[in-house]
Amino acid sequence: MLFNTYKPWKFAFSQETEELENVTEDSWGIIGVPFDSTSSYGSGSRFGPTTVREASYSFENYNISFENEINKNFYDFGNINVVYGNCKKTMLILEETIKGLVEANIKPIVIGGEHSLTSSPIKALSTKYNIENIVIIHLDAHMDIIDEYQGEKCSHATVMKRVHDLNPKEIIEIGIRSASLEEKEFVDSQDNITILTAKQTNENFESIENKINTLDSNVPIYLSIDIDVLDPLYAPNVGNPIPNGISPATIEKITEILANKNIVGFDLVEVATNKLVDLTSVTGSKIVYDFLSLIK
Ligand SMILES: [Mn+2]
Repeated sequence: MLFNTYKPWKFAFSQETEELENVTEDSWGIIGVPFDSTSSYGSGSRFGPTTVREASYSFENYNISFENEINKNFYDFGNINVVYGNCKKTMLILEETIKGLVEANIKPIVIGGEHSLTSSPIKALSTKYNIENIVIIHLDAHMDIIDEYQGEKCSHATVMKRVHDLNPKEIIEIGIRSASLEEKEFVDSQDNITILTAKQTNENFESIENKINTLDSNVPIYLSIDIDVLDPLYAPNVGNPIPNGISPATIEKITEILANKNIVGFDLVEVATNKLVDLTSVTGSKIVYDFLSLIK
């Protein structure tokens, strides 16, 4: 069992073990982060790990879209013990927990929770992969790359700045349709950040596909999906909904392209509902389910 976790519910189709020494090498491990203490508008993403897992039981083990069965080689290690109100402490606990996975050759799938968590799995993965080689693909309505938000460095609104501070090879943001001038100027001043807007994603998907395909197949990629990248029509219960987003079909296409790449970690964040049978959690859960159906 991993230090500092507990198990409220397991993702459907996950393997039945809690002991790290029993898991198969090169498998995937789910960790939930029920934390939403810096949310600035819609709160409730602390319930995301529970509702996303609940929704997973509505899917079947054969994925007809991709004509294959879900990859059974994954485990659900439960949620970390978060420190409510303390972003930094919570993110340190997450980083230490994921280091345990990485040492056991298990790739992390983190279910949020607010977006602040993304820098922790990337830090943990940088103990195995050189951070200067890691590419981050970030699907979001927001750039999340401001240095401080309300005077805080650890926040859902600053997470990609914290990731950029680690000096990764490249950050590719897809589906963007909201930013501050400070963020826009920062991004323009850097040569390792690419912004692909929602408009561009919807009107010229080929340019997105081409950009992803410039990445060599062995480059380690970390994928972070904020569910608010979707149009609020598909995912209404999020922390900061922004109209004119992308569709689940577009995420499906991006996941298919990425499945041929070297994904070393993945997170799905900002599902903010405490209801069962909820559209946002079903849509979020389907993204994880499709990922697990396609990934090796
Ligand atoms: Mn967002």
